[in-house]
Amino acid sequence: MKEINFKSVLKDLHLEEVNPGVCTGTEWKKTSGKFIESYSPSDGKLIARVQQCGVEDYHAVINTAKNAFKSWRMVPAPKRGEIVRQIGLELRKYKEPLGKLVSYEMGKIYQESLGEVQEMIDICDFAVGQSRQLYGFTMHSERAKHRMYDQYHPLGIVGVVSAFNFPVAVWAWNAMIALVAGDVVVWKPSSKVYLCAVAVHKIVGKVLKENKVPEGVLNLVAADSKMLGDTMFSDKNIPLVSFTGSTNIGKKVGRLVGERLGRSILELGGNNAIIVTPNADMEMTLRAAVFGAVGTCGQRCTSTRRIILHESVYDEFKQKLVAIYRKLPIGHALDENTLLGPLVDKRAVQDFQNAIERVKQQGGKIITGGDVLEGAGFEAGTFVKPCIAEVENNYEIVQEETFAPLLYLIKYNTLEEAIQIHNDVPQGLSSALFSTNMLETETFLSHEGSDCGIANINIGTSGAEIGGAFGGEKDTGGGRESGSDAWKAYMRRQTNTINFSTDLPLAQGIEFTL
Ligand code: UN1
Repeated sequence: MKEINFKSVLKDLHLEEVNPGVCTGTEWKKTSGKFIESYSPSDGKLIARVQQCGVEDYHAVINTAKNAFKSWRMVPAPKRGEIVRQIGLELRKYKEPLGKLVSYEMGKIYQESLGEVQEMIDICDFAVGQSRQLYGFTMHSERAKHRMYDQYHPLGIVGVVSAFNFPVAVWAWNAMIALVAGDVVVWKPSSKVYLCAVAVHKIVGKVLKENKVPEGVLNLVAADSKMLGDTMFSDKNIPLVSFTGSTNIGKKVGRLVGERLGRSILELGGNNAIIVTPNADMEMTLRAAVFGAVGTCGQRCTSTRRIILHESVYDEFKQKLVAIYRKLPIGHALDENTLLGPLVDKRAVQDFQNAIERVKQQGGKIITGGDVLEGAGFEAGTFVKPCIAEVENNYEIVQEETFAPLLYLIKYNTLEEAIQIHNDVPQGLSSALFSTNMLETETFLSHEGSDCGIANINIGTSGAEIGGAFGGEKDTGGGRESGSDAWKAYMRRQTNTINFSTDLPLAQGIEFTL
């Protein structure tokens, strides 16, 4: 790989060696928090520093955001959409440098990073259209000369807490919808990828300034959850918290937000599976399985964790899959030949190894991979050989989400059994079945089929388009964000009844004569 000059990428993104981690959209704030260094998981080099947000800084941002909401909510929605349209144009200009930063700071390969920035652009386009469609229903009243309808009003401050694995897109598909809904946003990004968040705010800040959008509409508070998490989740100033992260932390978020009767959108862990029937196209299924399992080094919440194979195709699939795994090019995320980049940090490597140990202890058989790579090109200590293991679905470790390229193979006999195995995990995010037989595919999508928020036919578990509502059931948390009518969660609904008669009839026919 030719040496990359990352200084020029930082310059293109207007990043400095030391960057403030607090922004109110149009202004960067001096902060009181600790300095955090960001290292690339690909080569272990220091990229730049960010000064974190302190608790006082946070409260100041919330005050600014509260004020901004008062005027932002009065801007007509299509005019708010116009700002989002310009943000989409600006993101198009920065797709390459921002993609490079996502890749270098987080570790996903460049192609996937470009895809992530594309998701931001796509959600901008979606939100622009949505800004003219914040519609409610009208209902017929039971009373003469009365009219009833639903309308949606802006909600207030939306707190977006995002995970390291999608350092820019998750914010975008919350923030762009929130923006057209008339809300203001306070973003707390993962402390592993602060620079991406700073870069995004530099890009959008220009648009906000040019359009004289008030200070406090899009805010950044770079602070780690230990420091700011509880304060933010318990903060009554934030009517909606959209949280992406682990089920464990998500339960705490749900509890803290719920205690104050706030709302939350929770996007938590997945344990996504592909069912491969005897009627599957083998080559297509293999490609989907590999992308699903090793894409983003197994660190998507939609990553494929389990392949449930019919016994008649099990051996052939296993052999072909292992052959592909052994040849996968592993390396620096920005090297265009790489298909498998590093894990995000050494702790993730440790978690991967611990999980493999537990697979073995619980009776599983490792059939390839699992080693940590050393030597030239792998000095950062974050590169692993992707692992495939043969297991039973009921092993404790298989029931958990391991955020790494660890793929389980499980055998089935009847479709009923496959679906039963498929659903028999605590999580319910994404799922897929590969088959050209309509009886199988429709059964999988029926009420007795997949219990996940996303169910695909002949498409892998990861890589959902932004046009659909994204999220899952059970331990995945039940939230929905991004497309379809997910925008409704970002607004408050009001039912209006208008009497245009000269009488005052009561509902339910109640007589009440004075
Ligand atoms: C996540 O991993 O948190 O469907 C989100 C996908 C992406 C989003 C993943 N569009 O894989």
